[in-house]
Amino acid sequence: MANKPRVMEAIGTLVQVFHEHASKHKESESGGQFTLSKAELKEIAKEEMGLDSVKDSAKLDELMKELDDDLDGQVNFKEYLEWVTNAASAANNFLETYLGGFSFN
Ligand SMILES: [Ca+2]
Repeated sequence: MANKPRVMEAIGTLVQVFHEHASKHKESESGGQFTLSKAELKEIAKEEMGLDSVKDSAKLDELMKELDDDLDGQVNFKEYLEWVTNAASAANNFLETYLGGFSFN
C-alpha cells in the first residue's frame, strides 16, 4: 500500500480533531457542533495540544480571549487554524534557532 501524502494526512488529522471536539458536548453547552465552547477548548488544548496549563481557569480564559477573534465566545475552525498555525510557526522558529545544523534526513 502506498503511503498517504504526509501533509494531506496532517490536514485530515487537524480537521478531524477539530470536529471530534466541536461536536462532543450538547448543543446547549457548546453553542454549536461546528465551534469549540470553552469546555471543548479546554479538552482540545489538554488532549491534543498538550497544554496542561488550561486546568487553571484563568489560563483557559486567557486562551479563549486570545483565540476568539470575532468575540462570539466560541472558537470556530478559522480561529483554531490560526492557533495551530502559530504553534507550527513556533516549532519552526525553535528548529531554526536552536537546531541550525539539524537535518531530518
Ligand atoms: Ca469566535
